[in-house]
Amino acid sequence: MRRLASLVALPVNLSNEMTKMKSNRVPRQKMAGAFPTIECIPYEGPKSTNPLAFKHYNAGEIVEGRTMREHLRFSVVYWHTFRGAGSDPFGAGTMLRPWDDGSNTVSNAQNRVRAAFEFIEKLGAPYYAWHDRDVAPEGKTLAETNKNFDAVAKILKEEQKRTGIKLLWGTANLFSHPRFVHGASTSSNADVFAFAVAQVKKALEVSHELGGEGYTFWGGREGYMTLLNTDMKREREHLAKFLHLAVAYKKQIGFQGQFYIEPKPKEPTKHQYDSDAAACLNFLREFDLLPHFKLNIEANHATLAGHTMQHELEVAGSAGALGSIDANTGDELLGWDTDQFPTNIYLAAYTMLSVLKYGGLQTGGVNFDAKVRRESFEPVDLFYAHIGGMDAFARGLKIAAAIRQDGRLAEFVKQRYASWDSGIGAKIESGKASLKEIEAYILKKGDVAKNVSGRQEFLENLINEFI
Ligand code: XLS
Ligand code: NI
Ligand code: NI
Repeated sequence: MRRLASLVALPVNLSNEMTKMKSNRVPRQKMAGAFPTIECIPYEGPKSTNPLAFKHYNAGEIVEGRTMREHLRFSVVYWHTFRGAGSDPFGAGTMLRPWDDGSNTVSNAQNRVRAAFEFIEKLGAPYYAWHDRDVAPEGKTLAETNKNFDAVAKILKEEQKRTGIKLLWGTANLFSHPRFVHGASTSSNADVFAFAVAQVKKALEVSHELGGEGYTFWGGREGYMTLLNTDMKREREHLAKFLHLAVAYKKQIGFQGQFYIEPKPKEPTKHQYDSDAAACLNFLREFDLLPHFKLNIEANHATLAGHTMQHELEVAGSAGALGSIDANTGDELLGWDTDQFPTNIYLAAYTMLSVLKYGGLQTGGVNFDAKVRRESFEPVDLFYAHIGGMDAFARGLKIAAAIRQDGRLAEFVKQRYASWDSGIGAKIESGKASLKEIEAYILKKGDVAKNVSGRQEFLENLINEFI
């Protein structure tokens, strides 16, 4: 990050450490905040041409009996939005973040919290999410790191209190540091497992302290690069052991937040054990963890798994495990987790159709695990990106509600399965028909009487009526 702190106004409410200013900084007379030219983002309706206004997200508007704010539970991620520097494998960071002095100090981290909350407040998102290492710098020892974390969490708590913004979920970064080279709970090195457990313990405590509504496990490096050096059976058992330890500790400290597993098939590793929603559910069931977890489904991860977002949501939802959403999108031509902001109305509409179908988001939210492009390096781009994502999901919600209200789609699906509602179908479903009886039934008929068209094109046209 470029050092621009001395050129611009600095954030309000600076911490004590920050007031011990370095000599190269301009003394702060008037504190204008991190985004001095931007006001709270208003709702102006679909006709507005103001790029800093919502056209569709009208927080208080009622859809299917709940406000948009309650349905969508938007959340801003700390890692991309406040720590993303815009670097890529070929070049350095590009982001201009005037409130950030670029140092890896606790005081800079505390100062960043003020900027973050100013942003989230002006945007009007009710939630945010973090990794432990996003918010505070790592020290020389775990004890020192924990101390740093506490010092920044104190400011997070203050800002949460001041603004009413809540923690959607916390998580531990168990993938960036070189110690996690072979994974965290699935590392071949038992000491690394121990370190990961200790880190999760602390992240759970801080999530609890901040009133977090959830806690996410994303298995960053919980997988393998080559099977030649991997004892898969042992690694999966260790992952299960790790999750059981977290479940027990959660209970011990009385943390009420929902636990989530976030499926992703690959990147950084060649294969991750939490590869998709179905694999996660199987894993949780196999190791008696299912009652303690829901899934956090991310659009770009679905793409990497060779699925659609809708597929992943249906797998999770039909198992009663649809918990939260990491809202983003990939790029058709790029095969990695590009984490772009979601602006595709179809994606948002299909997502919200599944969400509404399974009863809406309860503890989870629409969490923008998305980053502005490296080329979009000005602070205002953070606003454009989030406004676009929120408007896309607001439209998705309204479209999904309209499709449900119209009823033709649901009726079509209902009719398609009508043969199961009576006669032999109902008998099979209720478990009252034996194999012999079923055989006798079809022998008597001679053959299947008829099939009906699936009408895919008809249904695609129907959806387009609402887009
Ligand atoms: C990475 C993941 C990550 C999780 C949180 O691809 O999406 O950001 O959401 O660890
Ligand atoms: Ni994610
Ligand atoms: Ni991701």
